[in-house]
Amino acid sequence: MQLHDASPLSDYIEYPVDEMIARSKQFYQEIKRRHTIRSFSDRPVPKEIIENCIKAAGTAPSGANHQPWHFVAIHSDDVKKQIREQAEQHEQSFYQGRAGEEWLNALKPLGTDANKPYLEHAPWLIAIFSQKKGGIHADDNNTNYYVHESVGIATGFLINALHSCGLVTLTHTPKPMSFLSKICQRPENERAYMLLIAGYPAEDATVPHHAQVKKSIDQITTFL
Ligand code: IYR
Repeated sequence: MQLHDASPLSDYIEYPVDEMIARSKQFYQEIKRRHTIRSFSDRPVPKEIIENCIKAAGTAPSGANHQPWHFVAIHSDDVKKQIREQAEQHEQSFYQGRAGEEWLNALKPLGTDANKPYLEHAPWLIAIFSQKKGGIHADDNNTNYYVHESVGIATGFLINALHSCGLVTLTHTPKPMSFLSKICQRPENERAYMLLIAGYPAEDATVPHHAQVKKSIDQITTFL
């Protein structure tokens, strides 16, 4: 066995089983109130909250702990405007046919279209980038492993963190997303993974019925 340095697990907390059950119920009740929102208020959200949520995302597990992600938290009106302009251009061709009939039909119950006003109105856009190469230190240039899995988990942490402090999010994946790399001035090694819109919901925000249909535990689980 290879020698490796390690320290005792000192921050683990064990709960009595009754408390574990209560906590699992509470967590489910809390996370089932998370909804993807497409209508945002322009009320400001302090930078410190976004920073803390990104710190939380940065604790996610990743291949060889290389943390193959970079978050660009956008507050600048000018940058938001550029993102909206380019995203809407791509979305227009997507909705006018590039998506194909089956995809457009799948999106109908969500009521989405090419207009993305929230890209300018929401207080924060968080562009998430994945890194094909990197390593545990910021300036390493080694191979990264399980990049999509790692960045997906970190993004999940981020969505959960933002929800838990009372903000709503939208996972937006304009297609193609390469324009984000240019606007955010990210290096060649990085790919845009997702754009997360975060803020307060607009007063008239709605949740499509289609999005409220969740598969049951029996449908999604097999216990062996
Ligand atoms: N990116 C487009 C289309 C879209 C695609 C899927 I899959 C969605 O779940 C929702 C939207 C848009 O943002 O409108």
